[in-house]
Amino acid sequence: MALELYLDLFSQPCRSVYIFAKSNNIPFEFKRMSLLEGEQHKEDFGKINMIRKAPAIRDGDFCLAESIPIMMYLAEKYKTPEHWYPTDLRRRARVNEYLSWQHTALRPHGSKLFWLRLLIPKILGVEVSQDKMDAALDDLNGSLKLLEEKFIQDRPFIAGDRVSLADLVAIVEVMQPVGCGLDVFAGRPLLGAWRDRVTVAVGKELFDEAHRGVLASQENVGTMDASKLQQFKPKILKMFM
Ligand SMILES: N[C@@H](CCC(=O)N[C@@H](CS)C(=O)NCC(=O)O)C(=O)O
Repeated sequence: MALELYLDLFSQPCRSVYIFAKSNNIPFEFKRMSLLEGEQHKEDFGKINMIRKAPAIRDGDFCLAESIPIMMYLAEKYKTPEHWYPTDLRRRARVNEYLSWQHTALRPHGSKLFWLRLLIPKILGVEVSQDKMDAALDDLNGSLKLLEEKFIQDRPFIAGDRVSLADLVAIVEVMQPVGCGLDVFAGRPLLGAWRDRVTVAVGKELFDEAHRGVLASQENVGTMDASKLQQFKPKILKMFM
């Protein structure tokens, strides 16, 4: 049975797994899901991942959730080039440092703005106060500043001269608010130059393909099927408002 990747490319962690697998020529069957349509709640998906979040994988009789352990598993299994998850003690520690930090920093802040600026008002029809929006933007700006000043600094990539899982996990989060019309690169030349290096490292065609959907979100939001998302409205508002 082929390796199955359960992904929705609107989701940042799904994009990192997708880009990682594709750029390393890992053969897989793309099990495309729509989180907005609630496919994570389907009975069959519960058998793959009872946490009911994407990404998830099935490799024969082995199922795994969570983007980071998924990429580590794929890196080990397919013996991907060392730079993705370095064996050198300190470079690996740098990667791990970023991967741990981002869970409570860039990850939630980029997501929150995407929901507050786009999906909550445009799909769920709930107005978001300027105060809430400003607070979310402050949080995002704080994380982007740390990404630049602590994690990238004057290095080409987070762990040194080569791209790693840390850069991949970071770039997909940085791109999420771009999808709701926020130019996170304005006034941040270091961040923009790092994005360009990551793009080249994974391949521009693949980078663009993975981000096409999320970057077209503003144009397409009017055509999204809102009815299915309505049933999750209380959960979504509790999470982000
Ligand atoms: N820590 C997880 C996060 C996974 C996650 O939050 N996935 C979101 C999409 S970005 C999801 O599936 N949400 C569906 C839901 O909460 O119902 C990872 O890195 O894989």
